[in-house]
Amino acid sequence: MIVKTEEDINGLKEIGRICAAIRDELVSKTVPGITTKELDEIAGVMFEKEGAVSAPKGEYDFPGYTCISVNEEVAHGIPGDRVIQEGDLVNIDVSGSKNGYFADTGISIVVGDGNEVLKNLCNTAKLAFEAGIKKAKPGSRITGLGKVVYQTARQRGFNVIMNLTGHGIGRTIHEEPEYIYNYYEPSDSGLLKDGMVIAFEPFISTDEEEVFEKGDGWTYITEQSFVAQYEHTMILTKNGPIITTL
Ligand code: M2C
Ligand code: CO
Ligand code: CO
Repeated sequence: MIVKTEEDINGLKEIGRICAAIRDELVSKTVPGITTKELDEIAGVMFEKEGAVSAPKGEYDFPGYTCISVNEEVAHGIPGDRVIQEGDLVNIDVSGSKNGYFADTGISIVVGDGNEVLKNLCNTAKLAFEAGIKKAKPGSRITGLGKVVYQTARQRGFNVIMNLTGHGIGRTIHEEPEYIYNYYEPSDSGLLKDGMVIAFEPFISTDEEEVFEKGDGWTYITEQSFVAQYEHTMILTKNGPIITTL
């Protein structure tokens, strides 16, 4: 969406705050012994208390309030009886709506005293995000974000996922612009606009460039790589982005 009114900004900030609070609560509860279903139930209670609705459930009939992806799973992991272990790479992706406004945020973390490569991978996803937001200016090319995501990944010895992308958001979870790639895509001539709302989500990989769907209709996995994501929703302005999910 393109933000037009103060009401738009306030609506986006409200659901942004809710999704961020749920993300942070789930991160703090991601400890060895808890199941991904137990984490998801915490999110369900919080959505309900806030009068908000899970976007995966509400928009796509996803079997969970949040997407929780562990190790070989990259995205759209279905919460279930999987027990979190020390050293696991866990992605928590929280998206939701309230009063017709949407937000989407995600983070990958390593549980406890994890391996240094995985910690570096998570940190690289955050650095790629930070490099990208410096390019998130009205009038600039959308694919300029992907260019610096790719450069950040390669400089640090990693790769990017080519077939998962960020996206526009606002009045629904996925809207125009449809794709914010993790690399420079010359055929993408789209420009960022003042007031445009985007969910920017670099996916950084230890090796492979593509994910595939596992066969359960939802979960994206790789053959043998680890992938970290870092995502926020933001409103683009001439004075820099307003991140709604901090
Ligand atoms: O937009 C995402 O970040 C998710 C969508 C949840 S709806 C099932 N919040 C995303 C992640 C990976 C691939 C596509 N979209
Ligand atoms: Co997301
Ligand atoms: Co998203």
